[in-house]
Amino acid sequence: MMKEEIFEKTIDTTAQQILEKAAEEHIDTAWDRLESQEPQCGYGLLGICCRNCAMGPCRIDPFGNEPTRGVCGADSDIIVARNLARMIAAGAAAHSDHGRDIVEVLHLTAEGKTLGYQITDEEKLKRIAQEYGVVLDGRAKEDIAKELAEKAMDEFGMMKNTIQFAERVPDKRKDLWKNVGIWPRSIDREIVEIMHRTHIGVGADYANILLHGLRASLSDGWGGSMVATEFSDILFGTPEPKESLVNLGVLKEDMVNIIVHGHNPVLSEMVVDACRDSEMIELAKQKGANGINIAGICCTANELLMRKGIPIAGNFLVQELALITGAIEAMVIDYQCLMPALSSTASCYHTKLITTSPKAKMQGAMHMEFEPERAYEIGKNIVKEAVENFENRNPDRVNIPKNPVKLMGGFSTEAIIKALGGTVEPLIDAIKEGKIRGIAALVGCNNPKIKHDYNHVTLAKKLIENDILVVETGCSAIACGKAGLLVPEAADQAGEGLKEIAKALGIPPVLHMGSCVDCSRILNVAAAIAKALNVDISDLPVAGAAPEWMSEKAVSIGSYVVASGIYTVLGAIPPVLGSKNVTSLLTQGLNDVVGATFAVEPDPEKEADLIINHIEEKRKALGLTQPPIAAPI
Ligand code: BF8
Repeated sequence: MMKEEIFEKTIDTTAQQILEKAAEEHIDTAWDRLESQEPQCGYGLLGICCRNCAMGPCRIDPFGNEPTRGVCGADSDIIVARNLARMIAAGAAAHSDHGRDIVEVLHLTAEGKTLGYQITDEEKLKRIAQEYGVVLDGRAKEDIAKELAEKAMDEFGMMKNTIQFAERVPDKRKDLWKNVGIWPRSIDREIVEIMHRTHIGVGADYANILLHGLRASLSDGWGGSMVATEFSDILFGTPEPKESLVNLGVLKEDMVNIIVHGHNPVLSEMVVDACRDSEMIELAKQKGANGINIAGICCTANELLMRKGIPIAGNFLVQELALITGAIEAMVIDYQCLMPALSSTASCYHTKLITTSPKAKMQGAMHMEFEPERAYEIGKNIVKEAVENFENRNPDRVNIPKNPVKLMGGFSTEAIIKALGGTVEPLIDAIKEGKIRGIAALVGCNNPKIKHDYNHVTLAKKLIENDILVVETGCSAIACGKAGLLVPEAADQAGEGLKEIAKALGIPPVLHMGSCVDCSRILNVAAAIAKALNVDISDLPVAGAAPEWMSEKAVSIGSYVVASGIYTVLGAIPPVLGSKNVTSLLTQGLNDVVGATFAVEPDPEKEADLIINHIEEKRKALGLTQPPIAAPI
């Protein structure tokens, strides 16, 4: 592969270096496999193929010729809506099942049945317990945690038919959701109902199908994801700002390198603890290493950065490249965003690929099943496998990029409010004065169809230049971390107003708020600002963006962000263009329903313009007429 071709694939220089190695060693990556898929199926791209029953598969002619209907009579509107709703269901299920796993571990911990876990944030436990109506007086924290976990478990089924955290939204939004019929009743119920409604012969009204899709997404954002975030904070601690390093340069030539990859912190927290075990460090030295180096990929990385300051090797498209460095003794994976290709790539090196979840086994990988009851012991066994593998590393095949980049993570809602002096008021004042024009949430994945990290970074840079505070989660945060935007010094790249505020607070102009389930933290900030201003979330000068999205989880996130009243721009085109009606509902009609819409814009410069214009319009509607702070001449 020519160097120029590699530069076209990614702006991450450490990824470029390893892509060159991959080409030399004839190891394929997601970019090569995308090429071998091209041209991709036009029906699939437009969302107009259906295989929901065995009368099909059916597809609709995109040019209005026959066939205009599937065998059952479903037209392009119904097929596109059903397919999109099923994407939401899968995404909401992934986030929410992760949330359920956290609740289960909290419950077991409260019962004294786990080894290695504890209730770390007692203050938060009590705050959330009060929200759920748990009586605190004179009770042990374990007792409170047990009852709280049980109440949260009820929200997955239909015991309550309401979700506690949905109460956090302003009253206007609550009324809207109830009036429109999308108040989330339970986490699992809404997901199951999508599968029911999209079965052959059930929902045949595209708008009705999509409205329920929004409802299910709300059960993710204000339900499963928010539970995952808040209950993880109770177990592992609420994040506070921390410095660390990012990109493939965090790997160490003289140490055992362990990568933790996936999403759920219950396993990776134990692996981190086990890496610090003196017995394991001693073993590493016996094997000729100078110690054990642990780094993360994807949202596991974000979870560990937020709470423990663990360095990050990369985001979604870096997972294969990390293996190709030849320097990884073990890659330990839990679930979500794990490319099945990891197995064959790991087999080209000495790397042990270790699966830990019964939900995400992989052919060719070693399986060491994670059990909360023996969590620390299993964490240690995993680390031992890695350490003992160090002597199998072939130094001739190792290529570790240099110069990891500094970043700062840990901006939980609580940490942001603390940085502001205890209330959101200073942030609101800065918005009113026009120093901060508004807030944009950049979230979501990488997608090899888009130059890796380019859209995230280009968009974030233009937004901060225009005094828009950027908050981020997921692979977007990692992309901007690699580009040096997550440090306080990056305030120099911001407009005058944002620069002044960020410097005064000593914070970066782009705030890392965590993993993808932590998009719920962004919802909480938006709700808090709207309540303080006594307006709906849809009135705020805020916007969302998923510049390089690819996963069904991102579809669910985009949907709950829009359903919460926040305009959201997508950088990759979703498979909906096969239906003019669905496209127009998503990009225009939803404004009349939930006060926000989606937009699609693959060019990040234009994406920034859409967001800037939207924020300025919202400011005007709120009567915030102050112009931006001019740069000194
Ligand atoms: O949940 S941003 S590629 S890692 S789906 Fe996956 Fe997308 Fe990355 Fe985290 Ni989120």
